[in-house]
Amino acid sequence: MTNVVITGTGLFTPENTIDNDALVATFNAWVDAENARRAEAGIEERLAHSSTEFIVKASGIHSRHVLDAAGILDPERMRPRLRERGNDEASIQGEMGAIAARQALAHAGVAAGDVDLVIVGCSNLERPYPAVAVELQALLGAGGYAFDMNVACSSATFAMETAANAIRAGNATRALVVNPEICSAHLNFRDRDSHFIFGDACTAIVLERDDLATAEARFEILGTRLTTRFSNAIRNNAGFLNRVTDADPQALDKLFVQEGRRVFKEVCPLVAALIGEHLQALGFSGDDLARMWLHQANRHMNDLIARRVLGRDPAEGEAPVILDRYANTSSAGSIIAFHLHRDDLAPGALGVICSFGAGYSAGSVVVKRV
Ligand code: CO8
Repeated sequence: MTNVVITGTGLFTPENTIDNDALVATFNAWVDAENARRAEAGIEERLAHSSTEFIVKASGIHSRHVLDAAGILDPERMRPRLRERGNDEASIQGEMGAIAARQALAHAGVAAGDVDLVIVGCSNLERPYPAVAVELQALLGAGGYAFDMNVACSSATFAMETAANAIRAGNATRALVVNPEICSAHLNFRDRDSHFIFGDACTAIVLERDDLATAEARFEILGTRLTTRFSNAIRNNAGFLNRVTDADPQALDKLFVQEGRRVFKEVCPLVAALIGEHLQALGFSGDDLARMWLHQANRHMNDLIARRVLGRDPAEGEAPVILDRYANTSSAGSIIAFHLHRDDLAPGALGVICSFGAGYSAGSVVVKRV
C-alpha cells in the first residue's frame, strides 16, 4: 500500500491579541450600559459581569489572536471590523491560507506547482462559491483539483483522511490541507458564557506519497478514524435559507451557541473511546503514545481525555496546550499544537492528532515520526 507522510506544516497567527482583562473590561462596560438601559425601561432582569478568574479557571484561556481587535473591544460594536474584499482581490481566507500554505510548502520542500489537491476545511467559509480552496489553488499556482469542506472543529482531521485516501487511491500525489479559521466573526461577544472561547488562526499541512517526499523530518500516517453523532449542543443557524425564511440575520442563533457543560460531558468519553479503539485497531495502546496533539477547546477536557487514553496523568508536554494563548481556533487548534510541538520527537515515536467539536464530530490521525 502507498504510504502517506506529513512533510510540512504552516501557521498564520494574526498580529492582534486580546487578553482576558481587555475582553472582560469591554464586556462589563457593555453590561453596565445595558443594565442602565434596562433600569430606565423598567426591565427588572439584570445581566451579570464576566471575570478573568472564571475564564482562566473554567477554560485555561489567557489570551487570543484576532484579525481585528478594535471592533471587538468597542463596547458599542463588539464584533471585528473587516474590510469587504472586491471580486478582483484575494479573499481574507484565501490570503490567510496562502501565508500558512507557503510556509508549509517551504517546510516540506515542495513547489506549489507540484501540489495536485487543495482542501480548505474550516467552521465557516466567507462565501459559498467559488470555493475558497479553488481560489487558493490559483493564488498558490497549484495544479490538480481543490474543494472546501466543513466539519466544524474536526475539519482538519476529516480533510487529512480525505487527502490521505486520495493519495492512496492514486488520485493525488501531494495534497495541501488548509484551515483558515476566523472564529471571531461568528462569536457573540455579548454572550457571557462563550465570549472568551475563540480566536483566529490558519494552519496548513502538506501530505505526500512517501516515495516522492524529500523532507528529512516526516510523520507517516499509520491510520485515520472518524466518527460523528448528531447533537444540537453546539449550533449555528446562519445559512442561505435565512433570507427566504424571513429569519432575522442578526438573531443570536445565527452565531455560535453551545451548552458548554453538556458538550464537555458528552464529547470527552466519545473522543477517549475513539482514540483508544483506533490505537487498538492499529495494534497499539495508550502506553505506546509519545504525544497527543488534541483539539484546543478547554484545558480540563484535554487533561481528562489524555488521562483516559494514557491511563494516568499526562506528563508535562505529552499533550501540549496552546489554547492558553490562542484560545479555541476550531479546526486549526490540534494542528497548531502539532506544528509547534513535534520537532523533539525521536524517529519511531508515535503520536495522535485528534480534533473534536460540533456535529458532534471527532477525528483521530495516528502518526509515526520517520
Ligand atoms: N464570567 C463569570 N462567570 C461566568 C461566566 C463568565 N464569563 N460564564 C459563566 N459563568 C458562571 C455561570 O453563570 C455559572 O454560574 P452558577 O454556577 O452560579 O450557575 C458558572 O459560571 C459555571 O458555568 P458553566 O457551567 O457554564 O461553566 P463550565 O465550568 O462548564 O465552563 C466552558 C464553561 C468553559 C464553556 C466549558 O463548559 C467548556 O469548555 N465546555 C466545552 C466546550 C467545547 O469544547 N465546545 C466545543 C466548541 S468548538 C466547536 O465545536 C467548533 C464550533 C465552530 C466554531 C465556532 C467559532 C465561533
